[in-house]
Amino acid sequence: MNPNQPKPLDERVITEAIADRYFAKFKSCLDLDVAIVGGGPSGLTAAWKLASEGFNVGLFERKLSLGGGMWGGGMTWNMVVVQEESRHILEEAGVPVELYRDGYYTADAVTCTTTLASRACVAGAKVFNCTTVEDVCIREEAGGKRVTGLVINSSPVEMAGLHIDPVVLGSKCLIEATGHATEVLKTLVRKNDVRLNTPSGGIEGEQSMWAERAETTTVDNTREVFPGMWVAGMAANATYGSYRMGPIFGGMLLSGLKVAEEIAKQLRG
Ligand code: 48F
Repeated sequence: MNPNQPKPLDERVITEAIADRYFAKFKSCLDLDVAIVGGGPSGLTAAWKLASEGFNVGLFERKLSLGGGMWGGGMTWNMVVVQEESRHILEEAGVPVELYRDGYYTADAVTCTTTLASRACVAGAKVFNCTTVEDVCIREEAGGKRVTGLVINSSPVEMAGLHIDPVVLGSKCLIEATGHATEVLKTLVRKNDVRLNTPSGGIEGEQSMWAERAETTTVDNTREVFPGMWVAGMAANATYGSYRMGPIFGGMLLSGLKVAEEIAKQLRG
């Protein structure tokens, strides 16, 4: 018998391969360096950069597809705008960027989304799509409470409203990158008697459109908002009470870069 002859396909082996490989990936995330909630532009940039530095990174996205609000540009016109300060991130990722005029650059939204997603995956971030983060894990430490992990469930379980318990993964750092909704941080605040690193100690809430201000503050507001938990992207502005910016994405990319750099510094001690 020719050993190179392909064997007949056995569906059970296909099933076994998927289960073995999936759970090997899952178990390698029991103790993450960094858990990222949300696969929009800020989360993807952070995942790409942190995984490239060799950290054990898990990215959790509720939807089947990564990309968040980047696919559709503005109002489904699938082009995005970035500024001079951030275009190097797209260029480094391999996205063609075109000068429009005076410091305004454009890029194809689908190319941006697919390229950033690919960068994150190929760099080694372990992506769990169709997975909803419904809570965090919290512990008392000498200096007070700290977020030590995340509580996840299958998105179809959430969508069907099934009463099925979630499971838990540990993380040294958790990045809240869920965009305008700031979902995970809201849960932390609602369930626990905690004070955030914000002026009021709570979530300040997002303000209306002011692109110039919002683009700068998104990056300034990218910080550790609670021990073990960071905010990035639009969630950073919603947390610290700044403005929205619409379909200009430079701030999202720079925020992802900043959170990655600051977490890398903290983890390296
Ligand atoms: O909203 P999103 O793209 O976040 P971002 O990185 O970028 C914001 C921009 O797209 C745009 C903007 C820029 O001008 O204002 O809105 O801040 O992506 C957030 C992702 O998080 C997922 C959600 O499906 C989306 O893909 N997400 C939200 N809540 C959860 C979640 C959750 N609880 N668990 C898992 N994923």
